[in-house]
This record gives sequence, C-alpha cells and structure tokens, in this order.
Amino acid sequence: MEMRAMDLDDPNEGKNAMLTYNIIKNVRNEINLNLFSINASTGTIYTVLRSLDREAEERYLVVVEARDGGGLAGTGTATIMVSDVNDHPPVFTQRLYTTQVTEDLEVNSEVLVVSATDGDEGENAVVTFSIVGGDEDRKFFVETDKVNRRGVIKLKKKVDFEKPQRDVQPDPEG
Ligand SMILES: [Ca+2]
Ligand SMILES: [Ca+2]
Ligand SMILES: [Ca+2]
Repeated sequence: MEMRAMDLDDPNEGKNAMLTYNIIKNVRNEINLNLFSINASTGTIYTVLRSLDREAEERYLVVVEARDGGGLAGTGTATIMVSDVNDHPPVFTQRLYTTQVTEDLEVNSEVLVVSATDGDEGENAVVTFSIVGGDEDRKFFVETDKVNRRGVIKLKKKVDFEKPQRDVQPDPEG
C-alpha cells in the first residue's frame, strides 16, 4: 500500500519539494503496538506485525501527513483493505447427524441434510460435500447446495430392511 503526495514545486528545486511522510493516526493492536509504519521518504506503508487477520478486521484507516522541506504539510487518509486467505476449513454445524428412512423410500429421495460453515469469504468459503466413507454399497449420493453450504444426501439404491447396509465394519475379505 503506497501513498503519494504531489508537490507542485519543481522537484529539482531544492528542499521545498522534498517530502517527508509520517503517520499521524495509526491503528494500535490490543497490546498498544502500531500496526503500520511508513517509509518517510517514499510514503510506502508497511505492516509492522507479521500478518493481519481479515476475520478480525478487514479494513483499516491510517492518516498520513506529507511535509515539504519548507514546513508546509498536508494530510491524506489511506484505506487498507485486508484480502482474504483460505485459513479456515469448513466446519460441520453438527458433529453427528442421525436419520431414519423406511425401506420403501424411492431412489433419489432426500435422506438427510448436513450443513457446514466456513470463516473465510468468497471462493475460500465455498464448501463442497462428498461421501468419503461408510457407504461401501454406494447406496447414497450427496448433492451440494453451495448457496446455503448444505449437503443433501439422497438415495441412490433402494435400501432393504432385511438386508441392511453394513456399517463401517472390517471387510471380511480384507
Ligand atoms: Ca485469518
Ligand atoms: Ca475456507
Ligand atoms: Ca481467511
């Protein structure tokens, strides 16, 4: 993030055109350290701490002063937007979901809806659901509802009460 100020004096004409930058209103963190610093001669603003957290604060305002060699100064406000990185995995809203279906349930019927949250934004918060285990007979499939971050589990094959799907059990042939 850089700020530039213009001095209309001829830049080659001595000290009146030499600008010095200074932050006059900084942002402090919870232990009272300044978050930003500025290069006095170039006006480039740097983050002092290693990283900013968009989930905590996504926008900062910093007031900068530019002063010429003759002592005249002007101020400007720099808006610093923190862009998102994907540092939050999706989290299911429940650890365990339970449902019951009757064996006459038609194929393609909805069995169960699961949902998740994601602390990021944009693409980094798009959640896709898939079945990764426990369905050896492939009786189910899941459709992702991206708008609501929901996974809709549906029936792919008829279930038979007299021949229930094995739960996740050791494969007898394995
Ligand atoms: Ca973060
Ligand atoms: Ca994420
Ligand atoms: Ca993030």
